Amino acid sequence: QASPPEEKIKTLDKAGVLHRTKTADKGKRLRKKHWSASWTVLEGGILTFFKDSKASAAGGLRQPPKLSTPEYTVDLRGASLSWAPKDKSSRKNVLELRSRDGSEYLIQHDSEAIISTWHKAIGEGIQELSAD
Ligand code: I3P
Repeated sequence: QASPPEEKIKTLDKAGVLHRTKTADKGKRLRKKHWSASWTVLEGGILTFFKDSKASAAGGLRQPPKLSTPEYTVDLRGASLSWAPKDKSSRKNVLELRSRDGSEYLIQHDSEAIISTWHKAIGEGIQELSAD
């Protein structure tokens, strides 16, 4: 039995650790890139980058994981996603995400397989929202 679309869109699409950096803030290009590895969640048409995962990893197994706070949340409605041109980064497998409000993010993973699943999932998230 198929679930109604409003329920479907609320399901967790994807989560994992990615390298990311913000390159523009509401149309204003940022001068420096600060790559960090962070827990990233795609859910309900929103992509959330949490704070650097090194902080939570430092606690080790004897400490319960700290509840990390979101650092950036990107509304995928009206956003666009593409492979970043070579001049944007020396890294491999880099995606560029532009939000409707003119913010830009680079998203990267050394594994082509992993970045491809994110490419697909974020792309589908954008598609789903443009259908409404
Ligand atoms: C930057 C840093 C970034 C790099 C950027 C450098 O130097 O090495 O990782 O981006 O290249 O400027 P710094 O640490 O001194 O800020 P990539 O890893 O994406 O290539 P860029 O100047 O070509 O943007």
